[in-house]
Amino acid sequence: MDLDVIKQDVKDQLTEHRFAHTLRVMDTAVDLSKRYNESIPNAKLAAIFHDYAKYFDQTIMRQIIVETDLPNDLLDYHHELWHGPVASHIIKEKYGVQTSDVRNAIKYHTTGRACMSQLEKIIFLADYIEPGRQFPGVEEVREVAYEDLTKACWMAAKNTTMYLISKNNTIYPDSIHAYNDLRNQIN
Ligand code: DGI
Ligand code: FE
Ligand code: FE
Ligand code: FE
Repeated sequence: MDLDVIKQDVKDQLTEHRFAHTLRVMDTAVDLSKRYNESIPNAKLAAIFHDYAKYFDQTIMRQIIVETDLPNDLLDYHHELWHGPVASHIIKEKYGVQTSDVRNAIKYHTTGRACMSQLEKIIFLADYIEPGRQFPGVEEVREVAYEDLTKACWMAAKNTTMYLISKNNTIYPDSIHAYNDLRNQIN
C-alpha cells in the first residue's frame, strides 16, 4: 500500500496536533534508522501507524483487547497504554501489515519491553525525542540518541517511569522489564 494513502488515513484518525507529532516521529525514526542501519521502510511504516488508535473509543479498545490475543492485563492498567497494542492489531486486519517487527514496534511503543529489537528501540526513542517533545531531561536523551541507542532508550524509560511514580501512577510490568533489560544491556 502506498505511504501517501496510509498518511491520509492516519491523518483522518488523529487531531492536527497528533498527526504533526506522528510526522515528526517518522522523520526522527528515519534519521535514527540511517544512523543504526535499520530498515527505513519498516521504520516509516511503524512510525506512521504508532498512534493510529490514540483516539479510539475506550469501549472499542477494551473489546479488541478481550477478543484478540492481546494481553488482557492491559485492562488493569491505564487506558493510555491500550492504543499501541490495539493499533498493532488493526493494521494487520485493515492494512495487511504482517511484518512482526513493525507490529511489535507499534505494540510496545508506549511501554517498551525486555529484549526490544533495534526497530522497537528506534520507535520507542523517536516517540520520546521527536523535536516537539519538551519533557524534563529530554535534551540529555537527545544528546545520547545518536551515540548509544540502548542507553538513550534506558534514559527515556527511566525518565518516564520516575515521572509516573512521582504522579502516583501504576507502572505496567513491561515498562519495568524494559527499564531493567536496557540497564543490563549497557555497561
Ligand atoms: O502516545 P504518545 O503521547 O505519543 O506517547 P506514549 O504512547 O509513549 O505515551 C502515552 C502515555 O502513557 C504517556 O502519558 C505516558 C504513559 N505511560 C507510559 N508507560 C506507562 C504509562 N502510564 C502508565 N500508567 N504506566 C506505564 O507503564
Ligand atoms: Fe503513543
Ligand atoms: Fe485478550
Ligand atoms: Fe506518539
